[in-house]
Amino acid sequence: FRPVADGAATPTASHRRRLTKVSVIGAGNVGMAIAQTILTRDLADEIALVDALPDKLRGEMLDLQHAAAFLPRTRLVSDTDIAVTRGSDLAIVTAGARQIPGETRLNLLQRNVALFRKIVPGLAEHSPEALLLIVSNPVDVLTYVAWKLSGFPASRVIGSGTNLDSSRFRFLLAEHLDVNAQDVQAYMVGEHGDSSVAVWSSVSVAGMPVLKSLQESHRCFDEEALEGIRRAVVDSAYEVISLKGYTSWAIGYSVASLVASLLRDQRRIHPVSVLARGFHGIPAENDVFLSLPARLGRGGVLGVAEMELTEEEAKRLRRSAKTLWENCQQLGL
Ligand code: 6V0
Repeated sequence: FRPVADGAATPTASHRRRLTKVSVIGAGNVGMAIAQTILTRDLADEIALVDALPDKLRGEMLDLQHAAAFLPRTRLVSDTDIAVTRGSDLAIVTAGARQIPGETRLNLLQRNVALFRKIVPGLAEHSPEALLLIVSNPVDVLTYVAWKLSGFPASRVIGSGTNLDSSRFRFLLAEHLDVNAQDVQAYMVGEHGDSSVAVWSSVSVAGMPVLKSLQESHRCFDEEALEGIRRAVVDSAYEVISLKGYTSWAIGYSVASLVASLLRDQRRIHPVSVLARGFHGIPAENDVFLSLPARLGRGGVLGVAEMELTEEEAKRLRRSAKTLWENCQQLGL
């Protein structure tokens, strides 16, 4: 190319747009599903990938770079050194040790805490203004760990939490009601996984509460049936893992939806893991992270919705909080 007759275009400061950088730590199944969804949704100008395995990391980066002709222009960089994340607006942590057969959850947690000690301080040092989004499991406890190790305010440390569980819940309800999952408003809160709480009292379709009419029209919608659906949501993750070995696509879309709300300042409400002390009777001295519907924007967690829970739902949430807090305390951070 040759410059036009009166000289080359040199962008002035006002022409220059601030570029958005997202880092993904852990280029495994989940990290790469997230990276590719961010790419296709055009949510970042630069994506930095970090993994401990240099060949796999370079292979993943090249494979994505080779799709450049079909995608919005995005700079892709990768390195085993966390310094490649410098200047990130958002850092997503998916690195995690896998459970060894027979290993206790607590032992796995200790190994992941050791891994976070290697990752999080470096992330915080290179991107002191970034938002941190934790995906590695157990996500609620590791979000607490990331908060402690980063020294960031809690508003900038978020766990992907039950955003995925809620999407599975909406899918199952939508199938049952024969409607579009996007029209189903339904939240799962609390712990991501086994003790998650389905907030039946607030389930609605197109703004209309559905639980009462379901219970009136189908006598089978008793407590047991509702618990069966909640259990099906929890078990659906295990089913995918037992069938294909890991989960990736749904978590990829789920995290990309969080990235869009955060970086594009959408102020959408997502059930994500946040510092929950003082909500729904959780003791003010328990620095526990668990999922509650939170309003997300460029500053991170802009607020937490004070949703109405039945006494039973609140009790389950507090039980979840107690178990999670006991786990956090054992870490001695
Ligand atoms: P994976 O495919 O084993 O990927 C993990 C990656 O982390 C591997 O590529 C490792 O090489 C890498 N890694 C290990 N140590 C380091 C390190 N020190 N620095 C950088 N990278 C490192 O696992 P997968 O991608 O399937 O899962 C990743 C994590 O996400 C696990 O903890 C899952 O349990 C968790 N998930 C969380 C979900 C959620 O809803 N929060 C959903 C799905 C999976």
